Amino acid sequence: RKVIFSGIQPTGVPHLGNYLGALREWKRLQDEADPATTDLFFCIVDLHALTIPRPGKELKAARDEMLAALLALGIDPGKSTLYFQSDVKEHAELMWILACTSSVGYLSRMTQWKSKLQLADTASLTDPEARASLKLGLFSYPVLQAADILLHRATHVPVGDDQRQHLEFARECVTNFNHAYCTPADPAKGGGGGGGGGGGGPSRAMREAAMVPPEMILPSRGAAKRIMSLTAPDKKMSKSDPAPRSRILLTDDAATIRRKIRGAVTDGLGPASYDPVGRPGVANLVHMVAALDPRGRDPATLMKEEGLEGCQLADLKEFVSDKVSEELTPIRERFESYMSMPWDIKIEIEKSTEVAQKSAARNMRLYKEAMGLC
Ligand code: AQP
Repeated sequence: RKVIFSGIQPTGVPHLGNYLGALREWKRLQDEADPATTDLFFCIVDLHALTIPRPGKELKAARDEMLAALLALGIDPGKSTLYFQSDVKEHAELMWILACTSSVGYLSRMTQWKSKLQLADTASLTDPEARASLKLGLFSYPVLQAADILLHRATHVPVGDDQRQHLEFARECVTNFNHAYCTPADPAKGGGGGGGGGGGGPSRAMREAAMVPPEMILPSRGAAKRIMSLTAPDKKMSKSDPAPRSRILLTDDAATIRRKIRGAVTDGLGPASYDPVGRPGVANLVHMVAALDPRGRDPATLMKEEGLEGCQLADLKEFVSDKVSEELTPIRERFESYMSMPWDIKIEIEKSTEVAQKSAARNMRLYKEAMGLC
């Protein structure tokens, strides 16, 4: 079977980058999936959100907001298994198992925790004190992410381009796990093999537990792969950027969207042209409309055909504001109605959570059998 898994942190209302790079793809995959051959798991990864600690009340509100946003953009718990990570205890359990075969050297080369550390603390990474204060959770974040993916034996993971390194790491975890627990021991070397494989071929338990390396699914529209910050077009748009003007939220109204886009950093190089290297701020705006274009035109063609090539940057910004508002207005309206429901929004995913719990329990049993833990 095809198993699609992806997650998002409840660290704030999703922004246009999350939407174009990941969430819209989730919805597309859900709508195109044949239930006879495909399972979809979409997870609000609240354990990951603990890497940047904040008061419980705030996290609770952020979890509700994320759930409302996903429902509002059309993730349907009747079609996709939508749940909170902390409701399925096996995520943390599998993380420990994978951590035991993960190398610190590999994790040290991951770039995302380094940039997160710089956001949380401006101290230089070369400063030994700053390094010593690095939290284990942030450092080992990719191991939990690998556990999320491998817990449901995902074959495909739709994510933005920023997650490429983490997905490679998940594939590395598969190799390590299979080598340690699903490969029969070589009597000559005395290594490998759990679950009573002995000499000969792999045992039944080993064969059933063997993990399959997941494939990454990048957004179908190239322009959506990495939407950049409106205030610093060399950085990706991010929920945790301290500047609220740097991102467009799925819940921003038309006036807010226009204000943020009007204030977007571009350049003083004259009328609009598409040059991602020389004019990253302008290209970022063009990428947004190209990613939203119903005709799927590439950025350069879209600029020519819409008369944007050579127009004033102010006019380009008006055009982009209109297109972004058009897309986000219905999502914002549905989000508001979910947020004003008189009952706990979690009721919407009660059944879906049970499906995730059952899948996790079933797969953990396979892994544990191969490891000799049951
Ligand atoms: N700027 C982006 N452009 C395209 N895709 C993006 N994604 C994130 N930013 C962009 C994709 O969104 C999904 C969910 O991301 P996440 O919340 O789990 O973590 P993140 O990648 O760290 O996203 P943020 O917005 O930067 O959150 P914070 O600031 O809380 O860490 C992923 O598939 C990601 O590729």
